[in-house]
Amino acid sequence: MSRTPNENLVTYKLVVVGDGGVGKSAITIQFFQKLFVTDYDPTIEDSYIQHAEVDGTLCILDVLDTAGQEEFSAMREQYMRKGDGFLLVYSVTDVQSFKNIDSFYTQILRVKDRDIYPMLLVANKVDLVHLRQVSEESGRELAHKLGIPYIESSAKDPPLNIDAVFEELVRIIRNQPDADAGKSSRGRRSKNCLIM
Ligand SMILES: Nc1nc2c(ncn2[C@@H]2O[C@H](COP(=O)(O)OP(=O)(O)O)[C@@H](O)[C@H]2O)c(=O)[nH]1
Ligand SMILES: [Mg+2]
Repeated sequence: MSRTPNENLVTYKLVVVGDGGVGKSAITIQFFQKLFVTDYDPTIEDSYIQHAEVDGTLCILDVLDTAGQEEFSAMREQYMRKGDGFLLVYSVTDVQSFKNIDSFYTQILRVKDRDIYPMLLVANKVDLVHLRQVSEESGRELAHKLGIPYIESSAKDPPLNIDAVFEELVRIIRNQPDADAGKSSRGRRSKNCLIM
């Protein structure tokens, strides 16, 4: 998080991660532009900024919609380093995207050098009831195992929980134990600490 000098508003850098095709762009664009995209270029990675009011407090959301990096690329590590909080998105119609959540989770903690970090598990495309392969129970079980909250969403009109995923992640960031310590990228154990 950082404060803009003139407005004194906190900016939250939120990063949307997950396999290709799970709806990262659809969720982000539904939130920012209030429309459902069906053929958004899967290779486009873009960030979006807007004011938001969460629990009566105005803030700035700076959201990165990630796309298609190799799992261990320098680029993926770079956006992970910058994020204050992460939406871990899978599609309930795609078991593999659910199985891959663990690797995003693990990589974020490793890059942040932390045991916990603000994240929210997002089960997307719940409108596709007949194509559903991952149950709510499995989703909640994984969230419990990872120690992060769980939410179900649909980016399709009428949207379900799209504002809620971003607001909930802001709450998680605000409520983390060292939320007042300024930049949350400062881990408890510094990698750069040189012991002489
Ligand atoms: N039915 C339904 N389709 C969705 C939903 N979210 C995304 N999609 C569709 O799934 C496809 C991939 O979505 P996209 O946002 O491009 O995935 P990304 O690769 O994770 O950014 C697109 O055709 C979207 O319209 C959803 O909640 N419900
Ligand atoms: Mg995309």
